[in-house]
Order: sequence, then C-alpha cells, then structure tokens
Amino acid sequence: MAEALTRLAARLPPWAGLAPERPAVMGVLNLTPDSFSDGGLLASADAAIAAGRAMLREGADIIDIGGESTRPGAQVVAPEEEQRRILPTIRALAAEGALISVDTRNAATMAAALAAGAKIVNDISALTHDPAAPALVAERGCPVVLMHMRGTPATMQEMAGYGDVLAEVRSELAVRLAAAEAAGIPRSRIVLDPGFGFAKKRAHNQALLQRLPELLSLGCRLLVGLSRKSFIGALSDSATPADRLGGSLAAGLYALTRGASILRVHDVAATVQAVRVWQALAG
Ligand code: HH2
Repeated sequence: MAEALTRLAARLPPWAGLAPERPAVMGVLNLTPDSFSDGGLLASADAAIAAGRAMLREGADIIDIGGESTRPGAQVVAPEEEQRRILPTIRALAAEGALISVDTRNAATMAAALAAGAKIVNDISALTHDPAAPALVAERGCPVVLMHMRGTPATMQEMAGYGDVLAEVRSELAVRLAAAEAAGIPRSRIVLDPGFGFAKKRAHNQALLQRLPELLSLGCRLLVGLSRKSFIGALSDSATPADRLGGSLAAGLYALTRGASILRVHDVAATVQAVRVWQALAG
C-alpha cells in the first residue's frame, strides 16, 4: 500500500527540476525575530548564510527563506522590512547554486527574491493575499507552492471549523488551483500543501495526514510542513518545538507513505538520513 502510493506520487510531473523518483527535503530558514520554533536564532545575514550552507551540506534539496512569521497572532511585517531581512541571504546562497524558495505572501517580495536568484515561490495564502501575485508568478514562469489556509495568521484559528475536513480542504485547494491556472500558471508548475496547523485543530491535522492520498487526485505533487508543529507536540507529549524531532520524523515518513513528495523541515540532517533509509526499505 505504502509502496503503491509512493509510486503514484513518483508518476506525477517532475517539479522545479527535482528528481521525480525520490522525496525532496526543503530546509526552513526563518530570518525572523518571532518564528514559533527558531525565531531570533539567525540575527545577521552571515549567520543565516552559514545556516543555509550547513543545510545544503546536510543534503537539503531546497532552502525555504522567509522574513515574516505566520504563527497564530504573529506581527504583520511590511514588504520592505521582509526584503531587508531575506535578500542578502537569498543572493549569497543562490550565487552558490542553491535552489531557493521564498516564503512570502507579498508580490513585491516575490519579485525581489526572484531577481535575487530564488527560483520558487512558497505562498501560505495560495496567491490570495496580494492581488498582484498570480500574474507575477505566471509571468515569471516559476514553480509555486499553494498552501491551504483560511483567514489570516491573526484570524485563522477562529476559522478551524469543518464537517469533513479532507473534502473541504480538497475543494478549497481545487478553487485555488483553478484560479492559478486561470491566471496562466500551468498545473505542472504547482505543488499543493494542506497547510498543517493553519486554521486546523489537532483532529483536523491528524485526519488530513491520514487521508493525504485523497489530495493526489488534484494532479499535483504534495508538500507537507509538519516539522515541530504543535500537533506533533500534542501527539507526542513534547512541550517545546525543539523537543519534537522524533515526532516530526515519524510524521514526515508517514506522509511519504501517504503520497507526499516534499518535506518542509527544520532539522535537515536527521530528516535526510531518515528519508534515505525509508526509501531504501520502502521505495
Ligand atoms: N509552515 C510555516 C511557514 N510556511 N509553508 C508551507 N508551504 N507549508 C507550511 O506548513 C508552512 C509554510 C510555519 O512554520 P515556520 O516557518 O517554522 O514558522 P513561522 O511561520 O512562525 O516562521
């Protein structure tokens, strides 16, 4: 069963030049003072560049660079400040050949990051936050991650009400997918993400992960961001984000058996090792 799902994901169109037959690991580089698990750790561009290089050495396929936290209730950051935080690091790592995604909701930041050498846009609002974003992504021809959420980071947890969570997330993602295609972004350039922890309670996250294969029928590869999230903490009784490595690895490998292609993680070395062993045994 797990092998069949993995083969199904491997048959989807290749994305962003990544090898289609093996799962990819996206390392998270948060250049923010307030991210939920690693805020404030990378206060200078030099520290961020060094952390990005370490992730590449550890085997990350993509480095996801963001300058605005999206945890519940996080401070909104102006695009100018967001760019000030991330552009020097994007420029330096892209010049060294890294595949960079920019984690932003703002079209001006997407444009500046792509000009600095980023190749992928990762938008937690699925190109709804900024009306200029769909046309920009279509025109630049870059791969894009469309994530499911409701509301904004400030309001999302009040909107975590579902009857059938999988059916509702699936149909809301289908709407975002159709809008992106209507704007001129081909489906083959789109990866979908159910948005774990975004307008979801623990039971919703768990059901979505267990029923992940049902999202594959949308015809896109799936990315999952489970790393260190609070529902991993709740399932494993581990209080702080930094204590959630074991649970994050278990959930990530489980997601691969449910058809995910890309894992967005904070702990690159441990994840790459786990994925390699999992693939040698199951893949
Ligand atoms: N999760 C976070 C941020 N961006 N992007 C995608 N595609 N999927 C996710 O699950 C996702 C994401 C939140 O995690 P993190 O970046 O560690 O925290 P913060 O938003 O506090 O910076």
